[in-house]
Amino acid sequence: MTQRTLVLLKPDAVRRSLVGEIIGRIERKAGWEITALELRALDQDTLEQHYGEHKGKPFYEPLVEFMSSGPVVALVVEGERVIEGVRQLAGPTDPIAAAPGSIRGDFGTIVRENLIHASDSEESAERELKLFFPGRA
Ligand code: RTP
Ligand code: MG
Repeated sequence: MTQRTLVLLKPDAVRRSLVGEIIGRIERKAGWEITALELRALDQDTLEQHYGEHKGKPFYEPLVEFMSSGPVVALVVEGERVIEGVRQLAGPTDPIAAAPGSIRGDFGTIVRENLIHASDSEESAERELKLFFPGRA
């Protein structure tokens, strides 16, 4: 089942020069292809839409502040079961709970600064791809 997903390498990944390491893990998965890639700063409006499901939660404001603290790398990745697959590569939200071998498990310690976002379902992927790469959907 070929799918497309939106991946964001968060500002901590860019600041810590982990972009190549993380993209390398995605690139090495058989048959997956990066079809868009851009370093960009995210504006408030984009972040509000992207994280709308978390509005009102205690971590929402600091999350938006963190996500605007520096540029992110936005990617579109296509391939076999890529939505579930990138979530597996990333590991669970809390990097301390994430197994070594996963991106968050190998490089993170702080829940907020967990290096990577990846769409969590086909519906989220469709919405997020439209938001970040309008015209490509
Ligand atoms: P993401 O949306 O970024 O791919 O991560 P996720 O699905 O694993 O986690 P989610 O529950 O959607 O939360 C979005 C992001 O908010 C930050 N967060 N901070 N308690 C906290 O301080 C807290 N909880 C979540 C993380 O950056 C998380 O990835
Ligand atoms: Mg999420």
